[in-house]
Amino acid sequence: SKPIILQVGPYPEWDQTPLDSAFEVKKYFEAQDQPGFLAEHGPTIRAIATRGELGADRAMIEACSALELISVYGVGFDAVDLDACRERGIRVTNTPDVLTQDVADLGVAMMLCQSRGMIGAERWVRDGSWASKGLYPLKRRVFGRKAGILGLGRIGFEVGKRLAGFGMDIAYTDIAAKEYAPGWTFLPDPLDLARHADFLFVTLAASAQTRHVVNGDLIACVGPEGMIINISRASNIDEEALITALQNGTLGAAALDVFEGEPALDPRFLDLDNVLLQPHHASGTIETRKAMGKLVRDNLSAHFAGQDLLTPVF
Ligand code: 8YV
Repeated sequence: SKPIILQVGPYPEWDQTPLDSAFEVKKYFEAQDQPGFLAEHGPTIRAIATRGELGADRAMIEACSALELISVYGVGFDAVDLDACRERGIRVTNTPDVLTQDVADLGVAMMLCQSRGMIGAERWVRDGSWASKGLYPLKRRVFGRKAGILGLGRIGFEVGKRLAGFGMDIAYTDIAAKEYAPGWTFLPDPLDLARHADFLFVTLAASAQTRHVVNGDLIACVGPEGMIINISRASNIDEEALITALQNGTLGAAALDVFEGEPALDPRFLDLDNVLLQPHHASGTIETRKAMGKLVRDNLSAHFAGQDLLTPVF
């Protein structure tokens, strides 16, 4: 008989079909009464397949008393209660590497889009302003300006490589200088990075330790001419301080792919024109999502075949 797994959120059809044929899949996201569903099926569940932003909380993990593995469709595993997993020796896997290039692409695209006012420019063409009012207002250049990368991991490094192509002066903060970043300035203090940066990229893996690392002080250091681009997790930024700074102009602009409480977002964002809003889709290409789905399944299959996990968190 097939191993029974709990699927927390939906996947595209190209992932659903092979998942359904390899495993007996209990679809949590389709249940009307989710606590009742967990109480009924929890004891039979041997693995959880979840999404980066959905994770698995302690209550879910505890309801699954025979749980062996959580396979995350995403590189970020901050929404999985790792302590609850460690206590019971439950393994966790994620999908690193396969999404790195797309996430970096979108971060850089967001910088360009916001700095050059492309959303407003599109509207200018469509609503006839170009013909009636003339030239579109001038925006700020990207080429040759200063970039800061907060967290030079896989994604941060790929962002930096792209920014080098724009002739930018690149600095980064991480726990230590990285030898693979020659010519980029290591600034151990995030406040120094924020002072340096016209464009500050937040590319940190989120955890309890990184919560609100981008706080009011740091936002003030990026300043009225600066922009913050977040392609990591909302929890890395103090969103209240961010909104206040955007409202009063002490921060120039932001470009965000992630939000507290997403997909519901703070309605105050909608009244601001100095922020670019994206629906958490940095990894959202067909190519990458197919690779992520395959890795989720391959980790599950390896586990049940008694083989090494492909991409273990632990
Ligand atoms: C999501 C992500 O997992 O990789 C991550 O950490 O946040 C994303 O790739 C994606 O939205 C699919 O759920």
